[in-house]
Order: sequence, then structure tokens, then C-alpha cells
Amino acid sequence: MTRPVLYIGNKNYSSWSMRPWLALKWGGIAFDEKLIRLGGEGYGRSQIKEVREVSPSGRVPALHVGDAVIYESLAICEWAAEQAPSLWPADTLARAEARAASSEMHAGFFALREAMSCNIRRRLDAEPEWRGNVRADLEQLFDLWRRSLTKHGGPFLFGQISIADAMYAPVCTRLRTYKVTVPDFAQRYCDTIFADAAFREWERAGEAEDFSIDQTEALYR
Ligand SMILES: N[C@@H](CCC(=O)N[C@@H](CS)C(=O)NCC(=O)O)C(=O)O
Repeated sequence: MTRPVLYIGNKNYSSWSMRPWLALKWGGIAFDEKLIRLGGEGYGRSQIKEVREVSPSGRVPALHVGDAVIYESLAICEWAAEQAPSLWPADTLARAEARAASSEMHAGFFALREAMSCNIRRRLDAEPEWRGNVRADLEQLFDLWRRSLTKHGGPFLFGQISIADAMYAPVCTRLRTYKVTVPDFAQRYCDTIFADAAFREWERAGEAEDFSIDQTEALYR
């Protein structure tokens, strides 16, 4: 099999790209990566020409494996777990719970994601006043983290590092960027993610990118 190729967006902004990239790294799966600069013509409408050439959804990430094109971050993570089963917890029920938490991130937390656009290198001076639905998402998030960390003993959501952590890693950066007040257990969890070698590799690359997306940078100016 030729090496899989993961097409990703700007590392500073593309939270969906970070997730399977981390899963592939944590799974020890060899892959090549190709970064497509998001922004400009077609951005936000899934109409960037270079993206459409590699991903039928017009969105990244997309993983090319042989003649298969796997898009949707969670589907790529599932493929990674088929190569490296330790990416999900070994216990059946813990695995089901980890899948539930991962799906919840993939399909939810809309208010949080909209209000706190991913911008890894950015730091706000003060936490903004959040609307009620954003506060509700934050409560939901901390409740989920508290349950998982307590039940499985940490330091990752399900004990050992798993796809659930890949799904929530970008949220840790958002909490940091937007100076969100977080409970101690959540800060400890974020610090565990921030100390991870693969995360740091991604973060460093994002910080070093010399191009930006105007639409995202315009938030909270
Ligand atoms: N549900 C998709 C979301 C992917 C997504 O929204 N990707 C963004 C970058 S983070 C994108 O490609 N945007 C291009 C555009 O909006 O035109 C997934 O989980 O992979």
C-alpha cells in the first residue's frame, strides 16, 4: 500500500484537520501530509478549488488511502483505529462511551465553536462576555470532561490517550485563546494535551505559519 496522504488546512486554524492528524500520529501510522491554505475565494462555502480537487465535500481533512478518499475527521479517526486499535479504549463499554463523547464533539457544541473560532497562536487579553448558549456549551463540556476523567482516572479522558482526546484537543486551545475561566480539573486536562509531543509539533507549525485567514482574525478585533 502506498503511504496514505492526509490533506489538511492551515494548522493555526483548522481544528478539524488537527483531530485525525493527532490520531494518525498517536497511532504510529506513517502518512504524508499536504497543507492547503484555506481562506480567499470560495472559503466558507466549501468551494475552494484546491480542496474540491482532493475532497468531495469541499472540506478538509481528507485522507487518500489507495484509491479511497476518506473525508470527515471522525471517519478518518475510525480508519486510524482500525490500523491502531489502541486509539479506542480496550473495554467495550468504555469504547462506546469514548465514541459517544467523540460524536458529541463532531456533531455538537455549535455555540462554543462559533463563538470561539480556532486560532491556536492567538491570546485574548480578557475573557469575552459569553451569551447564554455558549455558557451552556461550556457547562456541558466541563460536565463531560469531569465525568470521563473521574470515571477513568485521567490523565486523558478515557485513561489512555484515545480518539476522544483528539476530538477535544482543539477545544483546549480555544479555552486558552479566549481566556475562558476553567475549573482546575479541566485546566489539568488541557495541560496534559498541551504537553503531548504530537500536539506540540502541530502547535509549533501553526504558530510558524506566515499566512492568516482574514475572516477569522477579524473576530474580536
Ligand atoms: N465535518 C467536517 C468539517 C470539516 C471542515 O469544516 N473543514 C474546514 C476547515 S477546519 C474546511 O475545509 N473549510 C473550507 C470551507 O469552509 O470552504 C469534518 O469533521 O471533517
